[in-house]
Amino acid sequence: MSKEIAALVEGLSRPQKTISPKYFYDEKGSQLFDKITELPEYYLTDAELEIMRSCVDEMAALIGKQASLIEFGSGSSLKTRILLEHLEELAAYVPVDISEEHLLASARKIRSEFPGLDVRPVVADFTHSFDLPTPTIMPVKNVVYFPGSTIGNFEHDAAMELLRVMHTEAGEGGALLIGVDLQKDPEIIDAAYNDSAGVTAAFNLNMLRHLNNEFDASFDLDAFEHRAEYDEDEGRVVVELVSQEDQTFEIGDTEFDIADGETILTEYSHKYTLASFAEMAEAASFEVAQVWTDPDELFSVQYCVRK
Ligand code: SAH
Ligand code: AVI
Repeated sequence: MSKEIAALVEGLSRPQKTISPKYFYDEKGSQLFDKITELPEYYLTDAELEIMRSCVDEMAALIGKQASLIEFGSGSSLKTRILLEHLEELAAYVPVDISEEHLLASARKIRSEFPGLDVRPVVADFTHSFDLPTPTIMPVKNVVYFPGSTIGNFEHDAAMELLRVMHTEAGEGGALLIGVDLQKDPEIIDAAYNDSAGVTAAFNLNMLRHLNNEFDASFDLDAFEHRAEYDEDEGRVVVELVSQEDQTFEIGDTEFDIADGETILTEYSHKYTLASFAEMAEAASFEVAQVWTDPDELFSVQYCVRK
């Protein structure tokens, strides 16, 4: 059994069946995520873009000249373009993503839009260590860029581990520029993960299609439904697939029973306060040097320097 199938089987063998959210992202999943970012209910992208547009000069001044920008989970590099337009003499842009086809197509587009920029895509699962390419020009510093509040998709210990990986990747004198979604009126959050067009439901269910295609699983997509609920006490959205009947499915050679109403946990999306994120950053040896928010304080972008 491959390591990846063994990890999937382990997650599905827990009392709360669980699949890692990284399996959302095959080519179709990346396209569905792009559609999510255009939904009127999904406030995260609009708020982050507004912050980037209005504060990019301050960000560029902090980053300085001749940095290397390493983006974790770059997707379509939507927000990055704003940075790329303002950063001076960038040494390299290194987008890192697990969704190979989508990453390589996005990197090609960036190359054509920013001729002369050294674009070095890396296909990798950023939760495991991976090698960074050596840029042609020696960077003055590394800046890890992690927009979109993807940090929120990790539970506390895993988020800490990832922050430590980014601390290492940033290296001596380096920094982290990170998008962090904030706690707010639960109704706003609920709507963002239960959009009226059903795109988030399709995104959630696409995970099963991805596993059927890539890992020879046998999920019946019509026998599961999307559910997303904000747990205010834990400060996180719980995203699940709810079985609509007693059924079985296979992955690898392992068969699983799932009861009518039983769920598979596919994602958490944690929402932070400025204080709770600062505490995590500090514990990972970063100091939050500057925080920008949109006027409604829905979302934040934070510049963290290595301590
Ligand atoms: N940064 C973009 C996309 C966010 S969606 C934005 O802010 O709009 C999350 C992205 O992270 C997707 O492109 C997905 O393919 C990638 N991703 C998720 N888990 C990953 C992992 N473990 N390793 C590498 N990339 C991952
Ligand atoms: C990528 N990540 C930050 C998104 C989020 O909001 O947690 C993924 C997503 N899940 C449902 N809608 C969007």
